[in-house]
Amino acid sequence: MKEIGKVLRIGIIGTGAIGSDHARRINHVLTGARITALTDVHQPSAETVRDTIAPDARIFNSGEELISSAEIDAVLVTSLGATHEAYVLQSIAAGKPCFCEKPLAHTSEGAKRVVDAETAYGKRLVQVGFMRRFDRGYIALKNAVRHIGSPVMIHAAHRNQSVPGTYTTPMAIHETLIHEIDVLRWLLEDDYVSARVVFPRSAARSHSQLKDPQIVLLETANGVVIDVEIFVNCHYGYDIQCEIVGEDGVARLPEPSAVEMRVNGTRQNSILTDWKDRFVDSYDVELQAFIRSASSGVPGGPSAWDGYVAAITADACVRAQESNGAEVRIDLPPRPSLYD
Ligand code: NAI
Ligand code: ISE
Repeated sequence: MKEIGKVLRIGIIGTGAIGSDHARRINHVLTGARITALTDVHQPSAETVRDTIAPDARIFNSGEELISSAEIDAVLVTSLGATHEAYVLQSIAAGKPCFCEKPLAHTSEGAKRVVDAETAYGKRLVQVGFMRRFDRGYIALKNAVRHIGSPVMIHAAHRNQSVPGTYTTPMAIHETLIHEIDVLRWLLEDDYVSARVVFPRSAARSHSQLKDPQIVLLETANGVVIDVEIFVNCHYGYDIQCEIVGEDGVARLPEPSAVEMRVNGTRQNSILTDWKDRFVDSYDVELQAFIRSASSGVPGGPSAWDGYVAAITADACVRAQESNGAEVRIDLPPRPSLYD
């Protein structure tokens, strides 16, 4: 573990959209860390990040070599979701702090292997990239909950302007809904007990592998019923909505600030189109928190346990997608004391 006050040397595995954006913020926005290693199965992508953002970084031939290198103190896993588990397990085996983008693993069995490995190691090393917990708006919403009486319902929406043609119906859960799965249980301090999925007619931009939109209904142990609309080809923008209905009032997630224009007989605000812009500050804060905790040895942020609970819930939601509207139960195992 790096001593406090020294610059944390970070290696990034996966230099695509979010890996390169995180590299930019580590080297140019945040303090206390520097990118010293990069790898990607598509090597030109790592070279571009080195040439444009991280001139001190050495390019490694594989994630395995990068993790075991003495030239790095901490690991950022930003490769595709199905590859995360193996890299996180290796980071734990090497005793190196690891920031893993969501999802922690592609299956709940995989996420359990991470929790088991970290528990056996006996100390938290993993932070999962659930950046909404660091978002100013969600933090304000969490603080507002105590003013509206006991929550009874949540209405939420996660709309992407568009997704690539390779995006499929289960990805709407593992890649997209996973953010709501985590942030809503964090807001409520409650866990899920069941899931159902309802499909309206598919919109025109759907295809044979993608039914879009869909509505996921979650129920919590305290009896809160949550509906989340996922609409990944909504066309008009990137739009994240969340309204908590309590016994005495309602609290809504603030909209991102935007200039209001009055022109040509209309009143209008622009809507963001890209997740990178919508949560730009939250990514900064979550990674600064990771740098701080990795440097000081004090664990923080969303844990491997949170990643595991999200994976169990996501698996249940995918089963619910295939169950013609039937309810699927969600059973969580006991939480190891490491995560108290
Ligand atoms: P991307 O496709 O732009 O980049 C992924 C990169 O990983 C590619 O350069 C690819 O060549 C590389 N790669 C694939 N397999 C690899 C392996 N085995 N070892 C090393 N490199 C490998 O994808 P994107 O959008 O950057 O997503 C990456 C991860 O970050 C995903 O898990 C995604 O869910 C997550 N993500 C999280 C966001 C958030 O809001 N927290 C936003 C966008 C992505
Ligand atoms: C993407 O991977 C993200 O994590 C974004 O935050 C989310 O809005 C999008 O749906 C995912 O594909």
